[in-house]
Amino acid sequence: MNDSVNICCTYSFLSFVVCTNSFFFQGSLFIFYSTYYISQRKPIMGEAENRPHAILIAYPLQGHVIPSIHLAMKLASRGFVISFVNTESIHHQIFNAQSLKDENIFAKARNSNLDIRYYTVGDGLPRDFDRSLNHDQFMASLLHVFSAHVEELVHKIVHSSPPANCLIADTFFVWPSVIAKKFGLVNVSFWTEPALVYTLYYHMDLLRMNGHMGFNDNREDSIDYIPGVPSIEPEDLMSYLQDTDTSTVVHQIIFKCFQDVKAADLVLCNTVQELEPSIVSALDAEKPFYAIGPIFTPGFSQSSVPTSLWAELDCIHWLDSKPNGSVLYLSFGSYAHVSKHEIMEIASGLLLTGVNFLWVLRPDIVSSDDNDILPEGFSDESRERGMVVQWCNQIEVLKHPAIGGFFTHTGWNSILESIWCKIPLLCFPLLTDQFTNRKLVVDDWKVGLDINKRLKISRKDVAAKINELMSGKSRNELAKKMNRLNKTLQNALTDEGSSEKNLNQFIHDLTSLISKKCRVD
Ligand SMILES: *[C@@H]1O[C@H](CO)[C@@H](O)[C@H](O)[C@H]1NC(C)=O
Ligand SMILES: *[C@@H]1O[C@H](CO)[C@@H](O)[C@H](O)[C@H]1NC(C)=O
Ligand SMILES: CC(=O)N[C@H]1CO[C@H](CO)[C@@H](O)[C@@H]1O
Repeated sequence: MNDSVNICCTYSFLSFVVCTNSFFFQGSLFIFYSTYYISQRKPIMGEAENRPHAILIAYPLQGHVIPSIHLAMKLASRGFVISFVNTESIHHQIFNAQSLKDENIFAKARNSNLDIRYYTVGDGLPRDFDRSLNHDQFMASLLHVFSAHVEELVHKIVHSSPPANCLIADTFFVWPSVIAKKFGLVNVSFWTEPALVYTLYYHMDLLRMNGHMGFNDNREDSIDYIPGVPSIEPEDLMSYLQDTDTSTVVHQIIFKCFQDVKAADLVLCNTVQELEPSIVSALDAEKPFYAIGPIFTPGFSQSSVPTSLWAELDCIHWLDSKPNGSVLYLSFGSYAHVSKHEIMEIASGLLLTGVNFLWVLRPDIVSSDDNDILPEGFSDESRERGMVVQWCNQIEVLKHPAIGGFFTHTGWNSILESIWCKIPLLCFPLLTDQFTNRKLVVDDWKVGLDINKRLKISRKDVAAKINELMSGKSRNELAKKMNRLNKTLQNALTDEGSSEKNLNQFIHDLTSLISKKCRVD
């Protein structure tokens, strides 16, 4: 077996670490002390030799980086040593966006005695390559090239002190089982989306077998044979499962990574058990599946670790000038593109309403080579009541009492954050899991409305839905349901709550897998 495995039981708690990471200080030694960690809240793991040291590798997209960073903090505060890995590209985006002084984004966390070490790794493409504009090449690089870079880095980290004994990789990576096996690491998969989305991907073979996927004339009736899912319509499947051409690079990634995850030991999921009870238990029956969400900073406070890939503009002063609950917040997330026509209809719809709004429009929202997208005269006509920014701190915005609704692409992080702040949603799903998330928000939990995606988007429909969300009859009903959901999330994170218990169980199970591995080696 690999020699790195043999030392996995032989380290002491107090250790001196010398780490040569040329990304930080161009060849100079980066030296730090690994602090003896004293838990502030929870009893720490049993024997020292079972203390987990996890290599945590974030998928290089904003929506994945955020929960991965928060997961790192959560596990470190429970006594884990974490070696956190970002791609160089993500690192430089965060670094430049926030004008950081310290190359280690976890510098502040380390000051509060969390043992989080930070590494960067190449994704196979040059630093300045426009990954958003050349999405397929970016994905192809992650599919074919990235694992070689990861392997080299993991080889370095497993030999650090204490030696790494666990790999936590985003489920969308295609290589974790190979790397975990090679270095004798317990393999943990981290799923950043709802359990419903996971289980639909996980059971693609059933969808195919039943004719709901992969054909030119897919069946259009309800899908009622996925374990734990009473029923779902084909139009609520993730966009990649609805595509008739399933030969793209993203499809290859999805097919491969859901093959790979079958070899994982444990799966962590950023959902709440009470939100998706039957799905979580069906998945858990097959392989340990831990719902530990929502994975936020404690108390939903400002993160001490920078997570944003874009510079955040200050919108808070402007929000301060607006009455409580009067502002519609619009954001389409960090990843999806919107057509110019759709932007036009949304902008015109906004003008038809009298509603105050804060609109986040990324410079690359249509395409990174087309930045002039708003209709002529838009900013003049909405000067009194609207603000358009390139990016903002979404958590600060959603927490602000002036916000009364969220027009969203229906990304999972945005949904969890909005529920936490009790902001009703107007769902405008664009791709991937967002269609499936819409079903949860609108049909199952009834905490939001939607813009009908199947009909062509029209300014009239946009205006009607915005008015309904902000001041219509449904508002009370939505608020009632939102209160209940907020309680569910809240309760999950208390000491007796499901997410806290599941996290304890995960730590217990992981620790015993690690010690079993040590004994075998
Ligand atoms: C994942 O880890 C477990 C235990 O550490 C091991 O038994 C299993 O073979 C690993 N799976 C793969 C595919 O490496
Ligand atoms: C607006 O909301 C804040 C926070 O909930 C509250 O303190 C304040 O009194 C409210 N203002 C009005 C005018 O209701
Ligand atoms: C808006 C609101 O009341 N949200 C609450 C949801 O639950 C969290 C957890 O306790 C509270 O902190 C929020 O205030």
